[in-house]
Amino acid sequence: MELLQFRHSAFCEKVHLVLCAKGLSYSVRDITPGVGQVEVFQLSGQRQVPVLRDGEELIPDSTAIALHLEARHPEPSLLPQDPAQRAQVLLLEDWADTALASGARLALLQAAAEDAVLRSALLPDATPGVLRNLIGAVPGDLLGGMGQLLQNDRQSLVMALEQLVALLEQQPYLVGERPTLADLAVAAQLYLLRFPIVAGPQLAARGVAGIADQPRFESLFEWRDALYRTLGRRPDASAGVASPDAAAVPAA
Ligand SMILES: N[C@@H](CCC(=O)N[C@@H](CS)C(=O)NCC(=O)O)C(=O)O
Repeated sequence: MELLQFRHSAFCEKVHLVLCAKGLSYSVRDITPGVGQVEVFQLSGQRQVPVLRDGEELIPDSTAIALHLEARHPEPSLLPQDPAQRAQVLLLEDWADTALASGARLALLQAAAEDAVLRSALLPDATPGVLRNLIGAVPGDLLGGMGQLLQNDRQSLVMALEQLVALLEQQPYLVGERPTLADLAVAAQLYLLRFPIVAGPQLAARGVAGIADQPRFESLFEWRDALYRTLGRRPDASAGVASPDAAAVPAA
């Protein structure tokens, strides 16, 4: 299998987590935003990533990919058998992919507008150093200018993160006693708020000021990092096999 992805995309990260949870080996191809999407369109009939190539099949969309992998590789299952729990998982996954995704993306954009290092580190690895430095040096208010406009979104995001903290204080996973697609979808969006180790040394542990460094969210990011260790999500994307020594990986 091959995963066509953007580096630092939460939806692509979700697919990495599903592949890791299922212990599947795969390779990764980084697509350059813009120019690289022409090929994505030619291959899959739409321009977005992630796209998974599984043999002859090309599957776009992180949810479609997760359901495809669940059907092809049922164990370990990421969808509970119990119909009520299954419904909860799918509702939470949809919430993570929509409201949480939009809140996290906006918060990161705002943070990047104010943080030159973050801005330049988020550019595709292929971006030449000169351009990377140039973009890093552009004043944040020229890129952003969003300030007050984003206050409501930011407040909704913070409230949602508080609910996640409250929920995960009571139980190990969002639904039931084992990781499900809901946990993976939420963890994937948290990528944008505080980067995990797999984001690389420039970004790891950085993120959205006021969230990534906010003590009341620490337990949420610790939960996310523990989930990564449980799933065996490593910087080497092809090593998607959970191992018993996973706990030795240092936390972000
Ligand atoms: N619903 C899709 C969303 C995928 C998505 O938003 N992909 C973004 C990258 S994170 C993308 O390809 N953006 C480029 C574009 O829309 O042209 C999924 O779950 O995979």
